Amino acid sequence: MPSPIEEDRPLVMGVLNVTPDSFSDGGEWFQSERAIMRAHEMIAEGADVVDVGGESTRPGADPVPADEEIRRVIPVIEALAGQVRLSIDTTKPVVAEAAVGAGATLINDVSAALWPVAARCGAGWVAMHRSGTPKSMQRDPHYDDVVAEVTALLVDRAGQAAAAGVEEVWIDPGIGFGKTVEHNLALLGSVSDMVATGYPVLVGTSRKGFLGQVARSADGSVAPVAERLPASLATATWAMQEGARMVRVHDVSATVQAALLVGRPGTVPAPRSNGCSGRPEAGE
Ligand code: HH2
Repeated sequence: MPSPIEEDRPLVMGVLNVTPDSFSDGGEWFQSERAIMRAHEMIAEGADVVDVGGESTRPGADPVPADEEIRRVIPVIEALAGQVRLSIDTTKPVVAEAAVGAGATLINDVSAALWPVAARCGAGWVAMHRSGTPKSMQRDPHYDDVVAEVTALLVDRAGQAAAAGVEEVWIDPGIGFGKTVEHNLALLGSVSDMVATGYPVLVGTSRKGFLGQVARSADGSVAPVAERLPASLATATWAMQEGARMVRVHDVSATVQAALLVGRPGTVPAPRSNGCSGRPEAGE
């Protein structure tokens, strides 16, 4: 059980990429046993949610067929169910349903389109903004007003989800998804505007490319992934200070320390029973 102090802080979602090709940790946790071990480490470090993903969303990533994504994530979710709150990072309805059936209680949806699944299964839902697909999203992204456009889309989708009966709806600006460095910085600078919408806000900056471009290595070159912890922590702390209720990170222990210092009240949503009791029929 978390201590009273830990309950009184923003939440930390630990990233668990069961993939061979994720941008920062591809292949590290691809075997189920290694993924489960990593999840246990994150739980010990204080993760409130473990976000299990079987398909990389990095720019240029190849899509993964649903049956392969299910093969990657379901054994991990089944092994961890009941030990920590689990989210499924997917854009496929069939994968989301299978994951909820296996024990996930939150659907982390970078396409902001799966609210009907969340409604049907009684799961929480994260609506993340992205422009384009992983293959195309970094090809000259353009917005007239990135903050206004991202916020409007998220509020629209969140409203549709709430109207469909989803009780727990999060919004996420989708840092790095079809955005330039300037777009990402503008969105980070406007976290408090998103918080003002009334929906709980999730922010994921961890190890992302724009951090390497802004926070350079000592020799002035773009900081490689392995050198992005300070910038990841700085931006997560900023987001929490601005009112984000949850941050999505690879480095759980360091971020939990930051969250304890920020200390803004956040409630740990109780895992709920789900209405998806098993794997869906093929083709659904
Ligand atoms: N970022 C990534 C994946 N899922 N979900 C939400 N809600 N917010 C994010 O910012 C977000 C996300 C990308 O990071 P990662 O999972 O580490 O990489 P990859 O997509 O290459 O597996």
